[in-house]
Amino acid sequence: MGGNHAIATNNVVFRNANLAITNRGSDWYFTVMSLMGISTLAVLVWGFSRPQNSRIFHYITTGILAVATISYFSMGSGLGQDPIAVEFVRGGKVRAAGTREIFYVRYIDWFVTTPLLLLDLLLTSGMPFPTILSIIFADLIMIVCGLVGAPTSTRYKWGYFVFGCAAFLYVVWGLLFEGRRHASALGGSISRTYNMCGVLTIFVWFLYPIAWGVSEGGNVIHPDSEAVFYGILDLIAKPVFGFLLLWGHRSIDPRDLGLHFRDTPLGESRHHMEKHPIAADGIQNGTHNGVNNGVNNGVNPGVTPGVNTGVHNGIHNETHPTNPTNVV
Ligand code: RET
Repeated sequence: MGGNHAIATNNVVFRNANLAITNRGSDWYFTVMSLMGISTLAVLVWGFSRPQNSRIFHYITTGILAVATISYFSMGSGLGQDPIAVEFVRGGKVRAAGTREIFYVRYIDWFVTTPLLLLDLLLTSGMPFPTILSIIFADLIMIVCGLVGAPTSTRYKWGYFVFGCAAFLYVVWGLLFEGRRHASALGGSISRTYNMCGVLTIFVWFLYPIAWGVSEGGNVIHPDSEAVFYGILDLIAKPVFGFLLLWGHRSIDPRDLGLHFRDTPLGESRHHMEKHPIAADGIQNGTHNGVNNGVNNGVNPGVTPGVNTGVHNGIHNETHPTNPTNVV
């Protein structure tokens, strides 16, 4: 027996479209699911080797990959989809299309994971939190536009596409200008990591509206090809991006990004607290922010925590322009 019977088994679950993925599409979705699953575990286990207050990026990335694993399980199984009436009935390989299979589960995935991807990247830039939030809001608008536009069978679907693209441009602006400005003020491996992952993000994310335009939008390519297109993009946008980012974070102290968390009494940060007993009482939250951004990594002699209390990242970098270059 053997083989992949997922599509045949789950035919009974939802309504079925004329034009849907075949077993080959399903095989590919399950392949991507496995890669996402392996990456989830790898990132989580790798995180355990880091001090507890340095794990934030591992946890965010693990969440992203776990959600992707489940979403690919759904799509491989032919679940989380619904037939939509297409705007353009085509010939050739997509001829059968009166209705086309749309995986709405994809948007649920993106609704959860794209804000987390942006959080990963923008926390790395040291950007103030309100700016991060505004970019994430724009991202959510973009995803919801894709979700509502996809099942719309009239030309009004392109209205959603245009709104989504406008929101996307705000996200791109945030990454390209705001993020880069803050990251380069912090310098060293912070700006290197931000730039590398930022360029990758902008490049791959630009391909998503194109994939949407020829799949859910224009009904130009077969759902199996749609699977390959989105699958490759998702592999780059999630695991490849995640590993690159976490690799960069090996040499970044989250405190230099303004991220202060209480640490377990073990490990590297214990060291830090012993050297700075005033900071060891938990009030260290919010204390050494800005000034250390320029000095970095435990070599922060003479920084009196009290003086810095309440001086936060972004603002600090703007108010002390003499301190922008960092030697990491
Ligand atoms: C839509 C359609 C509306 C216009 C635009 C879109 C952009 C989507 C993007 C998605 C990124 C997804 C990622 C997933 C991670 O695995 C919604 C397709 C601009 C950029 C990164």
